[in-house]
Amino acid sequence: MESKPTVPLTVHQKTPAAKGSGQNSKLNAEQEAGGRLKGVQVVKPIVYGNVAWYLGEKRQEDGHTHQWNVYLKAYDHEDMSVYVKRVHFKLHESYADPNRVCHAPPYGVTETGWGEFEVVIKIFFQDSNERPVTIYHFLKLFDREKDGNVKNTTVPVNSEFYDELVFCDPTVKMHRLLSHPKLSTPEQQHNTDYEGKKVQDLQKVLTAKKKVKQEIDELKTRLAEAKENILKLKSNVSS
Ligand code: SLL
Repeated sequence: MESKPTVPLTVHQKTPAAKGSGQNSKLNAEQEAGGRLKGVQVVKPIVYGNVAWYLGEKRQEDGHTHQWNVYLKAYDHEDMSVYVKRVHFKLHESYADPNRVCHAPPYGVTETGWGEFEVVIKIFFQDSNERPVTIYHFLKLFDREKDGNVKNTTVPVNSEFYDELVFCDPTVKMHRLLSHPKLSTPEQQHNTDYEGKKVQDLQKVLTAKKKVKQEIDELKTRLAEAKENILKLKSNVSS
C-alpha cells in the first residue's frame, strides 16, 4: 500500500433521491427503526504507521534495541472519537500483554523491543452495528539497503500509510456521527508529505501516459510499414 497514489481526500456523500411525502414517512420510520441509508457513502481519510528510534545500544536487561510508536490518526486531524469507540492494537505475543486498547485519541502504543512484526489494528465504531475495520501494519524498526541488509543508522525510521475508511449504506446513527461538525485533535504534521507525493504521483502518471502514447505511435508506424510490405509482396507474387 506504500506506493499507492494518493486519492482525493474529501468526504463524499450521496444523499438518497428525495421521495414523495408518503414514501418519506415510510423512510423515516425505517431509519428510526435502525435502518441503513441506502446509496449513501462516507469516506474518512486516515493515516497509520509507526516510527522507531534506536536506543543507542542493546539494553542489558531485556535485549531491547528500539523504542517505537505505532499509531492511527485522521488525515485531516479531525477528532475520530466522534465516530470511533475504541481502537485495539494487537502486538506480537512475545509481549507480556499484547492486546492494547485505546478509548480516545491519540490512538497508539509506545513500546520498546528488538524485533519487527505485524501489528493488527482493529477499529470499533460508536454504532456497534457497523462492523469493525481491521488494518495490518508491519512494524518497521530497521531501514534496509537494496540488498536487504540492515542500514546502520541512528535516524528515526518511519513507515506510514494513507488509507480511507469507506462507510457504505451507514446506519442512521453512524451517518449522524460521521457528518458531525469536525472537532480537531492537536494538529501534528504527518511524517509523509502527502501533498508533495500527490504532485509526484501525478507527474509519474503523466510521464507514463506520454511513454505509452509514443510506443503506440511507433507500433502504428511499424504496422503501416508491414502492411505496405505485404501489398508489395502480393503484387510481386501475382506478376
Ligand atoms: C522476529 N518474528 O523474530 C519477529 C518477532 C518479536 C518482537 C519479533 C520484544 C518483546 C518483549 C520484541 O521486540 N518482540 O521483550 O517483550 O524478528
